[in-house]
Amino acid sequence: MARSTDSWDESDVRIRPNKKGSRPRTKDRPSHDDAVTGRIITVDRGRYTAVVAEGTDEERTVIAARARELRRNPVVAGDFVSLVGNVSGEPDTLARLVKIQDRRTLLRRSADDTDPIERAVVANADQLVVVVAAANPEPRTGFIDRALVAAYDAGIEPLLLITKADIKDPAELLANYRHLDLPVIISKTADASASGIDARSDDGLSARLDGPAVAELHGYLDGRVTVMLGHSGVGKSTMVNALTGAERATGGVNAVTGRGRHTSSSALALKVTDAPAGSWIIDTPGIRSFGLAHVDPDRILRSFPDLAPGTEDCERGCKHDATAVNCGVDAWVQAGHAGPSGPARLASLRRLLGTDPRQEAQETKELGTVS
Ligand SMILES: Nc1nc2c(ncn2[C@@H]2O[C@H](COP(=O)(O)OP(=O)(O)O)[C@@H](O)[C@H]2O)c(=O)[nH]1
Ligand SMILES: [Mg+2]
Ligand SMILES: [Zn+2]
Repeated sequence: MARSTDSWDESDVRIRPNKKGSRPRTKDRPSHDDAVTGRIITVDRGRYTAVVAEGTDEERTVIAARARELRRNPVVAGDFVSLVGNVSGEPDTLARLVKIQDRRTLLRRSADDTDPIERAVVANADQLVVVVAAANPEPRTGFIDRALVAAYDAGIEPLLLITKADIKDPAELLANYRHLDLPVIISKTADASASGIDARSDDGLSARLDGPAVAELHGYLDGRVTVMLGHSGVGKSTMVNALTGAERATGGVNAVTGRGRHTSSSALALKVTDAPAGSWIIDTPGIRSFGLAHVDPDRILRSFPDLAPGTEDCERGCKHDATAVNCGVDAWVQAGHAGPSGPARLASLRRLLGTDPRQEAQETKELGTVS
């Protein structure tokens, strides 16, 4: 490595205005007209890795720094950007990222429900795979519900992936989602005897996943950009490795805290193996919380299609929250229209509509306390 990344600073990437008519000939005078498009696959400490000329003989990986003008604009995995300067992708070269192209979708979150600052998670995803483990770490319906709201809000199709079914039967968890039009894939290790049936001892195990589940998920990925989202330790990277042939670090769950170690620190987009061009999967680091401060209550309600029809009988101005009187959704659920999981779903909706930040902790109460 000729130059440490720290030796670059923002002033290195300032864009000089292009004098009209004088096409820049040297690398010192880049012009936006010369820009090439790249797909951001990862972001690490101010360095943006982009794939340029995807699918052609010239396909290459280019490292770029963000132009000063963009320093307040987050660039995330999945973004399409315009690059100028040295876009050769040769070792030790650095291009300039001068534009974030229009986003088809943007998955966002806030740190918690009171934090007004939106954080971009990934751009241009078509699908969101919400990943939870049947156990170790314990699944949390609050997390699933939040991720579903964020997906619906962003216009991204959700899918539920339940891992570690070799450790625990996920039937109880699944009962909550049976009334949704939500594809569910259940995954486990190929060899139960090697999977750490002792749910506390899979630390360090590199799970070999069951073929049919991997194939089933693979079937959803053709030509699309899919993002994997879930707490640390649920098996995201293990699945991504199985789908891409990559060797993303995977890690165990701490037997004492039940939490995963943060084994992957930034989002990374990878090409899906044996899939048409444009099939990408984005592995993300485990996230602890998924605030929805940026989603308005109406949209939260629409993210519960099993409950939303109940609002037709509400009085005008009904907020459908825990303080609402004669809310039609109560009657809808009592009449059984939302199935046996209706009451639990309504409770989940009301927690999301509430604004008490303490509720997030409460709603992540572990499932399975009855078993
Ligand atoms: N028993 C079992 N362990 C799994 C399964 N999938 C992943 N693991 C293990 O769970 C741990 C965490 O996996 P990892 O992919 O790093 O999770 P991530 O943090 O979500 O990326 C690793 O030790 C994996 O080998 C599974 O289906 N069953
Ligand atoms: Mg990981
Ligand atoms: Zn109502």
